[in-house]
Amino acid sequence: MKTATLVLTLGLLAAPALAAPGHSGGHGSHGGGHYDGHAAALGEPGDPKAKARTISIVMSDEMRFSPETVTVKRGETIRFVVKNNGQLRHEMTLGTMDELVEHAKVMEQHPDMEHDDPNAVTVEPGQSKTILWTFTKAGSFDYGCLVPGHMPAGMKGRIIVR
Ligand SMILES: [Cu+2]
Repeated sequence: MKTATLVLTLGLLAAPALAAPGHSGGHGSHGGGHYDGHAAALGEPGDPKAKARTISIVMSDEMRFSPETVTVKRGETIRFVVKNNGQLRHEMTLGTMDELVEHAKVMEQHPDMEHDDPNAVTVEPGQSKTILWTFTKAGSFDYGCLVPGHMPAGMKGRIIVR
């Protein structure tokens, strides 16, 4: 009993430290300017066999995601079904805002870049794609459309992991 209580307490103490934005660097090693899509700060690709909750996200040419805020439980696997209701190509990338801003700079130089990373999808008009992701860390994370100009115009959202 005593041991269990202690572990639980330590777990609670450790949680805020995990949520802190300790991620820095690590982008210097990939060749050819291709972003490797790691988003380790917020979790890991979901196991297709795991139980997952579906959250529908709609993209529009008004440069908005709907919804713009998503709340999940730590450890939960989410199947994002991402639908592009616009006439333009959009994309959805999960990450920390630092990662998204850095990746957006790469996208500006390579506007036709497409994504099949576990944490990102490129969605043509009228199409839907899926991101399966397990959120292993508590905190506040972001998603954005990294097509040049879209995120600065407001095409972004927030994921709260409790
Ligand atoms: Cu977009």
